[in-house]
Amino acid sequence: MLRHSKTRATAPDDEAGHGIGRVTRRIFLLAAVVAGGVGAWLALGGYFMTHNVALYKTVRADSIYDERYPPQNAVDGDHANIESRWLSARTNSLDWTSTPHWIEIDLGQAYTITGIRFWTGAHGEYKWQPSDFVFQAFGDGDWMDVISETGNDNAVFERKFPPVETDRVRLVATRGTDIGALRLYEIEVLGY
Ligand SMILES: [Ca+2]
Repeated sequence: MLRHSKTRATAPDDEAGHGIGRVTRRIFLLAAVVAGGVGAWLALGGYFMTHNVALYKTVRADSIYDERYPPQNAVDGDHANIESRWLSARTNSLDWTSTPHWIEIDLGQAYTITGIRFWTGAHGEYKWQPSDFVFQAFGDGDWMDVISETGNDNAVFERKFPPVETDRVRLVATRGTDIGALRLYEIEVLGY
């Protein structure tokens, strides 16, 4: 009887304990689902809310071919007009390792960037895009490579990358394709 009584006495407590545990687990599960959902929503929102954070920002470059083609042309929002391009000075070699052609964009504030897109206007016989280049972001007092590309043959280059927080970026080209100059109709830095 005693054993029977104890069994009867403890069973409801155990059930109650399990009940509380289930409730607690459900609360944690619900919190995790909500937190995950909010996180995913923010990430997704950030992804879809990206825009060109380089537009009309301050730029500088290693050189210009002449004053008609300043680096500001590469961030004026026009990637099609031949008058709206940055053109570097010519280098008498396709290997620009010793004197890279580069453009640097001061974003004006910190952004989370997730991709770039640039147009070289290269089409038909014209192939003036950078073949070897790095796209870098400034952070922790130094430049870090976000994209390192060799053998690029795309007139329009587009690349997504994991989010990087920065207020300054640059494209540094160390090799060209057909001529010793870099021309860039437009470069977009996608971020939020
Ligand atoms: Ca332009």
